[in-house]
Amino acid sequence: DIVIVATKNKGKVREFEHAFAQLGKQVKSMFDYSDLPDVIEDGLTFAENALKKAKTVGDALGLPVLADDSGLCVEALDGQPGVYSARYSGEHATDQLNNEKLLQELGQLKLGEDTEQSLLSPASFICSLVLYNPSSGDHIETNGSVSGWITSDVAGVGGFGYDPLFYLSQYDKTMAELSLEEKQSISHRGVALRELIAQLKK
Ligand code: ITT
Repeated sequence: DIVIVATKNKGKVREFEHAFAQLGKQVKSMFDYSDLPDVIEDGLTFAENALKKAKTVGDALGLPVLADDSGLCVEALDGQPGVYSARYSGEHATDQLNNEKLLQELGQLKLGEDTEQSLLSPASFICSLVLYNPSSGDHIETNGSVSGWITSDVAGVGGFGYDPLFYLSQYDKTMAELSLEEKQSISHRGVALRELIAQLKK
């Protein structure tokens, strides 16, 4: 059994492989196909962008496709970077540059009186998943989120993206210090995926 995920993000691929392996399913991503059309992610919401990715790739392959649109919403930045999370530091964005940009933006707000304070702002990761079926034109959408804090005490080498600066008080660790299994049990992506699987069982 194969699940096609319309993503070019290796961190997402790793997490989907881990999750679907538990269901005896193998994952294929955009790295396994060539000549697929580019998706223009110009939607204003995570759900809109997830549908665009699933539909573009699903219609091109003529097969059901799952897509993930996700990002980080930081309270002190009025919800930014949000749907712009992947490209936050510009055209040549990398995880490293995005993290630096986020800490720089929050540093400029001079939050609080205590300059030693490492928890800079409440934040949430958000994930929209869309499973699109080109033969019926139908799709299922599910959403997940996880709340935490942006910390200047960057730590951990697991996960991807903003994980090293996303602090979870219940673990006293950043998301990047969790195992794949632990991350999946609490993450925005894990929540959305369990909801999707529950809906498919109905
Ligand atoms: P695809 O569109 O090809 O799937 P992408 O990286 O461009 O890959 P998005 O447009 O959904 O994906 O952007 C998501 C960004 O949000 C991602 O690049 C990270 O910076 C951040 N992000 C999403 N989920 C995350 C997670 O679990 N941990 C850390 N950062 C995450």
